[in-house]
Amino acid sequence: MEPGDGPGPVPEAGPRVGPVPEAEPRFRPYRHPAAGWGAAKSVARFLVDERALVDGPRAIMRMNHEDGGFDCPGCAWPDTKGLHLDICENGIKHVTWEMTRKRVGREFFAAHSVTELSGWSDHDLEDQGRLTEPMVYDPGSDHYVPIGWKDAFEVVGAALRGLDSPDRAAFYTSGRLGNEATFLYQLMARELGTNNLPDCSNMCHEASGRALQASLGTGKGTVDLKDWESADALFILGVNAASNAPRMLTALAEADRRGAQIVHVNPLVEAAATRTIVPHDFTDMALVRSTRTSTLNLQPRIGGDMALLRGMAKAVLAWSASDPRALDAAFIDRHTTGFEEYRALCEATPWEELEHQSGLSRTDMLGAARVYAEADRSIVSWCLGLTQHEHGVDTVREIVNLLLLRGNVGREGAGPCPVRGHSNVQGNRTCGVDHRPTDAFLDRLSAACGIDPPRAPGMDTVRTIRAMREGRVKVFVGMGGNFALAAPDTPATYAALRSCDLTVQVSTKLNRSHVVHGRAALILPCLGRTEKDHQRGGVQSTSVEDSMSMVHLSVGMKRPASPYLLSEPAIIAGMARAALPDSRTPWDWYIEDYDRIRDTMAQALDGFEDFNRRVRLPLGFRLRQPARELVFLTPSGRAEFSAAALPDVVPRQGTLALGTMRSHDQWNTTVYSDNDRYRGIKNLRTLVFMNRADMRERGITDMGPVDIMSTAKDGSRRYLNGYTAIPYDIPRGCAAGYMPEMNVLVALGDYSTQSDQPIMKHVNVTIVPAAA
Ligand SMILES: Nc1nc2c(c(=O)[nH]1)N[C@H]1C(S)=C(S)[C@@H](COP(=O)(O)OP(=O)(O)OC[C@H]3O[C@@H](n4cnc5c(=O)[nH]c(N)nc54)[C@H](O)[C@@H]3O)O[C@H]1N2
Ligand SMILES: Nc1nc2c(c(=O)[nH]1)N[C@H]1C(S)=C(S)[C@@H](COP(=O)(O)OP(=O)(O)OC[C@H]3O[C@@H](n4cnc5c(=O)[nH]c(N)nc54)[C@H](O)[C@@H]3O)O[C@H]1N2
Ligand SMILES: [Mo]
Repeated sequence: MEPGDGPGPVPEAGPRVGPVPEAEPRFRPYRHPAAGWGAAKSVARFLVDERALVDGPRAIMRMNHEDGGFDCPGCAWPDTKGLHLDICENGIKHVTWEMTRKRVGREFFAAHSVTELSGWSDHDLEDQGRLTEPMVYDPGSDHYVPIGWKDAFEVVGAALRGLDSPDRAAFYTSGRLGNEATFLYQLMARELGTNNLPDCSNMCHEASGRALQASLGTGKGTVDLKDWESADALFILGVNAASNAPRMLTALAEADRRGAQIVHVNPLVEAAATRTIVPHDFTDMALVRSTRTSTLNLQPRIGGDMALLRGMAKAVLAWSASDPRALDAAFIDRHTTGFEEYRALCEATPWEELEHQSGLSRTDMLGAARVYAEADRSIVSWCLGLTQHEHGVDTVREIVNLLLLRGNVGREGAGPCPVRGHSNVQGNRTCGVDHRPTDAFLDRLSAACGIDPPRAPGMDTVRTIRAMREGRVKVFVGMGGNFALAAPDTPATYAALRSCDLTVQVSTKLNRSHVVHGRAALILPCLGRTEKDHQRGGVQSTSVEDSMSMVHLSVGMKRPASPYLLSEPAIIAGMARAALPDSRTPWDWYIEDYDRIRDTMAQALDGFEDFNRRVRLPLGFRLRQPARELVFLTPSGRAEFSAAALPDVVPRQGTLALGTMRSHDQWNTTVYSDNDRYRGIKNLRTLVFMNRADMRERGITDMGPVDIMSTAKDGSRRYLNGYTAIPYDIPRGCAAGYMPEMNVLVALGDYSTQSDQPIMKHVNVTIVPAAA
């Protein structure tokens, strides 16, 4: 596309995602510390807007407590022991969003047809408030109309019973489902006869799981918060912590105070890579005293992390020739395999190539390597900036390679630490949401539950979308989340959902996945995590697992948003009973008292022995982490170095690598406002951050309008027109903008061949001044 070529064909004209801004767009670089009073002010404004002034603070005081309270649904960062105010701006926004007093009931659906609602912004859909009763789509009137729970379950049951194969159904989960509901959900799918359990992890940390499994024989990180407190060096790669894991700021500030080194690796210098005012430190708040949260910032090109990591390893290996302490030879010898091959590969990779691929100078790489080599204990932490790439698995394995060189696995203050997304996404996997279950898992499930689970792998997110489009999946059940908007290639995903015979969405709020639906469609409203879950056996609690493998109970305390809501476990049991009339699983009995589900989980799941007792310990319990004990469940029984070739990540002449990411004021597909405070943006989401030199070269003015075209692996093109270019401190050849809007640019076929994750952080784009 050249300037003047004119805009490309616009796909289905998408309504806006965010609210209509109150004023003109503005960009003014942010120069204050993260969190602190800016966050406090934003929270106060948000509570007022949501009219939750009375309930909000009270709920927040109950959040993340060791003695009861509910788990913050905001993110998966663990709770600090005994700290009763370890809360953050975004967690508060997230909880308040669920606790809103607004309701969307039958009158609302009677007043607005689905066609009309399709034209509303995503913000406006969610902003109607909490769903209150089950609704079914009526094609005659194009409205959702009320339906009783029993009839709703029968609609699902009849559709599932009528399929010629259980593999014609897919069961999606978004990572906030509690462990007990997760267990029942996968049990239902497997008793039905399918492993089609796509989940948000397929778009998120699939690469981390596969890499850690291959290298260390575990799908999870090995460190906990205590390790964060004793590390000498912290490496933070590809995460926007101040917005997406704000409680990490506390750990970073504390690390700086004790003199630890903190290295941030990100094409953008995010707010967490500067200073913070620790949110719950009242003295700091009062004195506006900020703490440093970074000692070194490196800005690689998008996708350049693997080259940087290899450069660091190369330096450490070179230093070891004169200083044997640079390596932990005893550890390498006793616990690893593949070292010699890896060493040879590092030595054979020239610095020029590492510089070219990382976009960093040799001096920068040596600087980071020096920090690493001088630290006794190092933690490397990462999020989507590393995983949503073609070579995400190789990159995460390269992290492990680097850690292994100095024995930074299996001891205090050291190890790999993926920062998970949804608050219980890790627990979902642990409890069986996995389209590729192991035989060992299925054997135990079969013994504990008396079912004969299918052995063939099921479909992940991308494959499910394809199968729906091709008519191979006809029933789609979404347990939470917003599949329509979160998945790649928006028009393709819409077409997929629309070609289903039935779509079922279990949700708390109205969203795009309700208005983009199958021929038949149900909205099943459920309790949120903040709400009391009354069953026959009394008030129930559910368990969740955080990013660092701690499993603990979460108890809702609010009156449910409507008397007609059911809990997620109850909804699953209702669907299962209807779909499996001959089931011997005691679905209703389970729902009366979730302790019974936990007793079965204790038999079926590795590490859950004595579940009911241990989960009631004040902080819950930590799942066994073999790699932490230097037990590596890999084929060799050792930690395995990998020796993958460096990928070529340098954009071709004229093209840019575009990363799609979240703003500060959004939670995945839930967009609270059009502001992105830490990046200095107000009233604008349809933007693209660019290097000024790249803009000049293309004749793009500051804040000028641009058209964006992506080119997929198969050569197909996708377009977003009329975006605003923001001159930003980002390496040349790189660009960034917001999800979910930019999912229009991510081709369904462009997923990683290593992880099957859609490539959401490295979209190949051309950007030109907008056609007049
Ligand atoms: N408030 C809030 N909290 C959240 C969420 C939310 O939407 N809102 N979402 C939750 C979920 S599900 C998840 S998975 C996590 C997501 O947490 P993040 O991973 O922080 O999410 P993104 O906004 O996608 O940000 C990706 C970061 O990676 C950087 N990046 C992009 N490409 C590269 C690269 O090639 N290399 C490196 N080193 N960095 C790169 C971007 O500049 C950005 O800082 O947060 C969770 N927490
Ligand atoms: N381009 C691009 N796309 C991305 C990403 C990216 O970085 N770039 N990130 C990907 C990632 S990491 C993820 S995790 C996915 C997120 O994908 P999803 O998890 O599918 O999406 P969410 O926006 O988190 O889902 C929000 C909806 O969840 C429902 N909900 C909220 N609370 C509850 C609850 O307690 N129970 C139930 N049943 N429903 C509830 C509400 O109805 C709300 O509308 O998006 C992915 N998509
Ligand atoms: Mo995620």
